[in-house]
Amino acid sequence: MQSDNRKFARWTCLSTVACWIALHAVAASAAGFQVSVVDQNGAPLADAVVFATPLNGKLPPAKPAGAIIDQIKRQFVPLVSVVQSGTAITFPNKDNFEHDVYSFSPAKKFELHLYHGVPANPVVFDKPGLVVMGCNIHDSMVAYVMVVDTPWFAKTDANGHASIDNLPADNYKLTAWHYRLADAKVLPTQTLPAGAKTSFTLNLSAQ
Ligand SMILES: [Cu+2]
Repeated sequence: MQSDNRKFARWTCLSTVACWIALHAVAASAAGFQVSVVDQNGAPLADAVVFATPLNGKLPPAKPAGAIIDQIKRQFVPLVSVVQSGTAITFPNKDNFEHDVYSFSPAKKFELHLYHGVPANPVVFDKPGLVVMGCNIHDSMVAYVMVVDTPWFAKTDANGHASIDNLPADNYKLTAWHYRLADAKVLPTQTLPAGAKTSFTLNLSAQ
């Protein structure tokens, strides 16, 4: 579809933007990671996704909560979401005209044909990976859902801050992603013993 090709072209363009992220993480006594993400100028970077995966692969049973992505004034709200595999996302249309939400991303191909209000069924995001969504009517609409195989994830707020709380003491791989970066970036392994503090800086540049 033409609209999707355009969206892909834009994605490629954005991914070439030189983007320099410094990421500082501290393992606090509350057994969690506190993360600050800034851009190449040191300005806080909102909507960055960070998630922690234990190196031994031990995860608690998945109990993903549902999520909502609204359509308001021809925009998806929120622009960026991070959810655990198996999460059911509802797409309420709060405009007084129809939208047609779709994705061709390998992690979740779907289409919600022209509709008002709340679709009868949510969409279950059952595979990890990035899902980019658009609307077949309004080409400017775009949303990103990062689906992860861990319950320990967060998204930075307007101040560039994110907290991943209540993790068991363990060794973790931390991964960071921002929609202006082509690829997710894996940080060096972090050990998270109770009460210990670890800090590090990682510079990321787009491909
Ligand atoms: Cu639309």
